Amino acid sequence: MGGANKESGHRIWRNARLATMAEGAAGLGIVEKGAIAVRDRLILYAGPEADMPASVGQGAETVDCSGRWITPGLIDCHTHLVYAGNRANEFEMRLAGATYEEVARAGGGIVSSVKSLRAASEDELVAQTLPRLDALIAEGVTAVEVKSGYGLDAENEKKSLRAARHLANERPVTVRTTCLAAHALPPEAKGDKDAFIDLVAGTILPEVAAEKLADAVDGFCEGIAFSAEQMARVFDKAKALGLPVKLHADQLSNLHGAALAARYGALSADHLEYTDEAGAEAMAKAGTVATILPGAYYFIRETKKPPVDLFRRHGVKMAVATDSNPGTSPLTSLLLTMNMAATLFGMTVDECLAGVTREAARALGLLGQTGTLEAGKSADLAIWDIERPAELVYRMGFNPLHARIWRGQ
Ligand code: DI6
Ligand code: FE
Repeated sequence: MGGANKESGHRIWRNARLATMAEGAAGLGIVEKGAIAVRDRLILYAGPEADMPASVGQGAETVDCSGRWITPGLIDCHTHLVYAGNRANEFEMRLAGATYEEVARAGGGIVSSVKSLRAASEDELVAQTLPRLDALIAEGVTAVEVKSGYGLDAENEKKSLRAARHLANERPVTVRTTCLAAHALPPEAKGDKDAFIDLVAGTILPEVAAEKLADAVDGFCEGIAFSAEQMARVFDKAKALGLPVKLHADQLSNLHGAALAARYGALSADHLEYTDEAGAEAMAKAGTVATILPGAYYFIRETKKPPVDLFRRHGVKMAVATDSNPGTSPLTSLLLTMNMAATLFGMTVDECLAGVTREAARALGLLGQTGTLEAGKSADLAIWDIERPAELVYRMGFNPLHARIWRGQ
């Protein structure tokens, strides 16, 4: 590798089959006999090898892909990756018959993760999170969103977000952080949801914004969490602070969270099992991405499926993500997540692959930088030992990743 006359960071991956996922291309944007040229961390060219201008290849190091497939690096656009301990005990309670809501009302659930997180230092959080991040990376993930939401006070929300930012210093991966302070009511709030929302909007969000710890603001709009009206107060503050919003919406019931998210021009509304047609329409109009989270649906044995057909009919873009969290989706495989989205919800192979690349990038506001194989984007690639893209969705518990490239390296 890298002869003396080769410019560093200037490479061509040739003899490859590409799924460019480019917007507007048919299906996966497939290019047989494709090549990708990269310089200075950016894609210079992605397309048919025969059409590559000679100028982009001059002096580049060449890698022969032997006909392997290249997709954009995968993007997990919804995770709660930073947490301490786990909730295997609650899993056992649920196996014995308790529901997620019953476990939550009995003082378990999110609040038990809050106790564990508050007791952990930032370094301990990073150390406990890295194995989960490594599992994602091992399957070709090049960008991941990480939410707070187990701190639930200014100090611990900021600690979580710092730990999340810190992950990017430890591993070659893009990290986007989201402040999910409006996730649950902490014990010290003594049941006063409105007062806690005042704390989120009046103190936590301004402090998080002042330290630039979050790229977006999220909330949990649900009977066991916060009402649409309470979430609106959080979103008003987020807007005032210049932060984009997203929402855990309509997961366990229809509080019209999807419509609320759309009203605030949210990047995404996530879960959406109980979303109705008006919600889907509003999302389509606002360009709000529907983030489909089959891991949580599977793990809590939900029976109401997200209305994928409605989203298709109204042209709502769909992302697919792990929702990796200790309570409802202890899942750290985007490949398995795609299989679940296809098997449980009837999403097509093309929809699943777009969901973990282009649409996931859109859900993070990163589509200008990554998520497709196109000139000018970050050289974030996954190279696979497969014969056809459907294998990435079809297999369960098998990882055909050959190589992962993040920003050209
Ligand atoms: N919905 C979920 O599925 C997770 N958070 C949320 O708002 C659950 C998080 C947890 O139980 O720890
Ligand atoms: Fe979530």
